[in-house]
Amino acid sequence: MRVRTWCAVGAAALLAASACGNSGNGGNTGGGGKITVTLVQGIAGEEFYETMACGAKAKAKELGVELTVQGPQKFDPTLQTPIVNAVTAAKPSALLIAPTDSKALIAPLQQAKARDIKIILVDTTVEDQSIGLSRISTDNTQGGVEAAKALAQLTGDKGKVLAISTDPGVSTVDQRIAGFEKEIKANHPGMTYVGVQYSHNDVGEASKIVNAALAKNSDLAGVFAANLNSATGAGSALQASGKKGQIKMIGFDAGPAQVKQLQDGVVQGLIAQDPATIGADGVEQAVAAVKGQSVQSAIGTGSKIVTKDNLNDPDVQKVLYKPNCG
Ligand code: T6T
Repeated sequence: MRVRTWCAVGAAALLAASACGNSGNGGNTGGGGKITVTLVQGIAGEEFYETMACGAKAKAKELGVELTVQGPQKFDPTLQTPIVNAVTAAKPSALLIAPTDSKALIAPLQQAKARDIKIILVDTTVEDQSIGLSRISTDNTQGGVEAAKALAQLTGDKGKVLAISTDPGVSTVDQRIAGFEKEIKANHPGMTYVGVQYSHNDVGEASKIVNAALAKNSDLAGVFAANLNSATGAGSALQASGKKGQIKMIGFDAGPAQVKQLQDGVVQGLIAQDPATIGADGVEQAVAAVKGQSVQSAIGTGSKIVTKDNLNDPDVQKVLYKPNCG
């Protein structure tokens, strides 16, 4: 059994795909041949998706599956689409993918489906419900609700709160913001929601958003950052502003930078997902689909609120994100 990990991504990938990593075997081997699975991440090298790949690799090893992992250099459908097209050309038995846009990836995935490649959606989804034999992710809406409740508690249920997301059209963060807004508006009349702003998954942009909000709202009480890069940027702006701990923050995700910000008191709570389980369940469902066995159409993998107090708990430590599988 061999695990192939990284391929040069972008234009080169189209050329290199068949040579390098996209070991399509002409697909499907429900007939007992070597099952090949390709995982296309939302972005290459980011701790959430690297941890997902580690879970997928471990499950692939256990099930004797040949796994290839690829990802775009940015969380961007224009970079992810050529990768999907190369995978479709290589025709693995199954494709695990975190679509970077809920509309833009429909057509490329329809083409993969038409080539009888079994598709499993991990983390994010697309609007076309006919795509994805299984959809495996955190309950992101509930994660947003939990973030709002935690921020309300931290701010004494009053004051202005800001939300930062990546881009509209990314199913996960859209759901987190929707859950956050619903909870604030329904159950926290003392809080003033100043709206959501978009970081385009860029750390620097997230910092700029917080700096501008601080300049405009000297009475800002709290920030909700809906994913890893948004949180990293928002946190470093709060730290630089000298208002860390005074302005409360809840961030989604639990990469090394988020854990450091928690330990430094910049952020008071993290919503940790379980990306390794998303990856492992993805491979498991892909193999079941290829073998014609029953497949679970939806799997929720849960999340945890991580604070300074429970950071060292073993069940928290095991879901913290890692940059590699070492
Ligand atoms: O929050 C995760 C993931 O769930 C989301 O879909 C995109 O952003 C992350 O990868 C973190 O950067």
